[in-house]
Amino acid sequence: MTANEQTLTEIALSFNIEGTVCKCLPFGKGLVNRTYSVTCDSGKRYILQRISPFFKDVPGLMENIISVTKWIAERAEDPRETMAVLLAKDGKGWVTTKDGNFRMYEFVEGTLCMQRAETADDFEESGKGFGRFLERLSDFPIETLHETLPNFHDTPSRYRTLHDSLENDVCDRAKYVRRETDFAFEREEEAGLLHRMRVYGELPTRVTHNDTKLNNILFDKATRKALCVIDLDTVMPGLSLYDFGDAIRFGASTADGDETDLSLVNSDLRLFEAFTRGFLSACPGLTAKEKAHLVQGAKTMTLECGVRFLTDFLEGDRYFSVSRENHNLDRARTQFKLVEDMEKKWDEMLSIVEKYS
Ligand code: GN1
Ligand code: MG
Repeated sequence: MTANEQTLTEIALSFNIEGTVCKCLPFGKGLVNRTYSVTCDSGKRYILQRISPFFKDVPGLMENIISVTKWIAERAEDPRETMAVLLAKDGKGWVTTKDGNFRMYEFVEGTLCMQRAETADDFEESGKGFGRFLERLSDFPIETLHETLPNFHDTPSRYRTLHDSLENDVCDRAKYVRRETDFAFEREEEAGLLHRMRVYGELPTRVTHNDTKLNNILFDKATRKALCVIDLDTVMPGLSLYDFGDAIRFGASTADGDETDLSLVNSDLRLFEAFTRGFLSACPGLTAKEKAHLVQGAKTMTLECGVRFLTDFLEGDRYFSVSRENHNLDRARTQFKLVEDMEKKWDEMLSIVEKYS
């Protein structure tokens, strides 16, 4: 067992696990929290996660997750339809160590996690899964939720941060990003549209997931049906369009989010259609205005994510983990390429939404 594994094992032992730990290994592809799988001699498996220090209110964060997962569990047909928090021996939802704050979940057995949809049916299923999540939480007491990352999808505020980072240019990288910043700023006014509509009450604030990448849903291995929505740190009041949009941003792309050959990066209309069909079938209660802005949601979330990657590049890669030079810049470029492609396919995307509305 390595030193790190030893430490993680000790941390795991401060939770109510069954048995003793025999294995603890890095798990998943998240860019913000650090995730491990823990296997015990009892045969039970768990997920251990170091909560990113960017989450300042850990008690509030865990309270959100515990209440949302309980809410879903009470309405689920299969207990695997939600993650379940394992409490620490002191009864809290997390433990604080010199290496940061950690939490544990039961491992959801018999599932698949995809980085890319293998078929359009898989992506349609993910649309149903995220749509169902939104629908199930439609009467959750929204006022009890803590804002875990303030202004998370406040696109104008993300732009203001980009302007500041560009001006401060602490890493002397502004000279590399002229094309990208021009691209983003040309679209700044439009990028703020949904936020303004939310502020003016033209779009309803709902309990949303806010990080609906395909790899944040688990599929039942046996049936390939969407089973469980994971990564609940960002469950907060938001717009349905954030969830629709972020899912399209990530899952309808024909390439990885850090692909350097931009000719390979496009938004696939067949996948867009599949997701739209699944999503709208699972949450039929969206208002006409929400439906009319789904395509705008996809573009806005993609632009915003590009702006966030670009900002992090300028600030020296402090938020998103990187594993090579210019990694965040490459990521920003893929997002902007997707935006460009969506602009070309705009009318077709609108007709697809209309077809399923
Ligand atoms: C982060 O860690 P991960 O990959 O689940 C980020 C998302 C971004 C995504 C981009 C809390 O999610 O908002 O869209 O990276 N999550 C947070 O890959 O900032
Ligand atoms: Mg994740």
